Amino acid sequence: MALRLTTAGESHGPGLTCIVEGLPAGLQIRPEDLNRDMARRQLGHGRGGRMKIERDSAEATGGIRHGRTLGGPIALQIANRDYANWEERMSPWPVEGEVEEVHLPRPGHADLVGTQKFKHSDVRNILERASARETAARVAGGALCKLFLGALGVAVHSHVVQIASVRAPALEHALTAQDFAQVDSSPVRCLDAQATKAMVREIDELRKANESLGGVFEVQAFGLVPGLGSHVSWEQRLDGRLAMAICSIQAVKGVSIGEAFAVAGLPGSRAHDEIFFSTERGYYRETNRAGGLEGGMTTGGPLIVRGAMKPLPTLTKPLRSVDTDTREPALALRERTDSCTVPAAGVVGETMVALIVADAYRRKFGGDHIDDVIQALDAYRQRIGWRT
Ligand code: EPS
Repeated sequence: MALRLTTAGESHGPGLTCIVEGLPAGLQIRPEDLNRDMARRQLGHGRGGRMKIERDSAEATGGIRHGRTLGGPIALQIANRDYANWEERMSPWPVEGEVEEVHLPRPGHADLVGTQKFKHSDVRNILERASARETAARVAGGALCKLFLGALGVAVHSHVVQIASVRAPALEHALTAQDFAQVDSSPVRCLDAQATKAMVREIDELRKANESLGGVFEVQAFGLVPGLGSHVSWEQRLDGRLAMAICSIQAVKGVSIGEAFAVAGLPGSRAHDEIFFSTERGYYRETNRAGGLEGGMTTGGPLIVRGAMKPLPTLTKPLRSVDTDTREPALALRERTDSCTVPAAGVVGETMVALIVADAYRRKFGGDHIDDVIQALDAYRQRIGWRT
C-alpha cells in the first residue's frame, strides 16, 4: 500500500487541487488542521504583494465525511483569489479579446526549456504551472499526512538555518519537538533571535538593491519507529526518497541528510553514531550524525533533512535573456515577485517529509482503518522492544 499526492492548477488560474490517495479510514480531520499549515506557508519576511491578496484555505470535496476519512482518495480545493484579476488571461476556455503572450524567459526558471519541450510560444503556459504557488496545494495534502503521522506519535517541524550570507549559529544540543513551539513567531522562522535580526536586515538590504535571496531550511521528524524504508532496493531507500521529495520543491537545488557534507571531510571514526544498549532504554545512540537514517532505514532517532534554495529567479532588475519571438537580446520578464521564500519553503519541506514518512508507514504497516495501523505498529514495536 502506497500513499500518493497529486496536485493540479496554475498560479493565476481559478484554483488549485490536491488529491491524496492511500490514507486509511477513520482518521479525524478538522478544517482548522488543514488551514493552519496553509496560513504558516504564507508567512515570512520577504514575501511580495501576492500574499496580501491570498488567504489560503482548503475545501474538502471528496473522501471525508463528518470529519473522518472514508478510505478513498481525498480531494482538496484551494481558490486563487487573484484569479479575479486574471480571468481573461487565464480562462480555461477561449476568450473574445486578444491576450498578449509572454516571450521573455527568465534565467533560472522553467520558462525557456518548458516552451521548447511543450511547443508553446507563450511562456505563460509554462510559468503558471512552474510557479511555487503550486506548493499551497501540496501543503494542504501534507497536512493530511501530518494528521496521520500525529495519530502514530510522529511530529514534523522545520526552521530556517541560513538566508543568503547569514547563517544561524550551530546549536549546542540536539533539538526536541518542543524546541519548535515558537519558531513561527520569528519573521524568518529561525530559532536564533540574533540571527533572525540579521536575516531580516539582509532581506531588506538585498531587496532594496533589487536582488532576490536563497538560503537553507531544515526539517526534523520526531517519534519515528526504527525500520521505515528499506536497504533491499534503491527505490525503497528513504534517503533517496526524501532527497527527491525535497529537491522537487521549486528553487531547491541541494539536499543533505544529517551531517552529510561535514562528515564527508572527517575520518570514519568521527563520522558514525556508536551503538549502546541498556535494559531501560534498549538500543540507543548518543549522537545522530546520520540524521536518523542508516542503510536507507530510520534508526528511530530524529530524522534531519536540509534543503538549499537558490535565490528566486524572478528579479526586479532582470537578467539578460532573448526574446523568443524575435530571437533578439532582451531583458527577462519583470513581474511582481517575492524576494525571499526560504521560511515558506521550510513549511513545504515539512509537507514533503511528512508525505514520504507517511508513505513509509503505509508500506510497512498497511491497514484499512487507522486502528488497524496502530495495532500493527504496536505489535512491531513490541517485537523489536522499541521503548521511545
Ligand atoms: C511565484 C511568484 C509570485 C509568488 C508565487 C510564486 O506570485 P505572483 O506572480 O502572483 O506575484 O507570490 O507564490 C504564491 C503565489 C504562493 O502562494 O506561494 C513564482 O513565480 O514562482
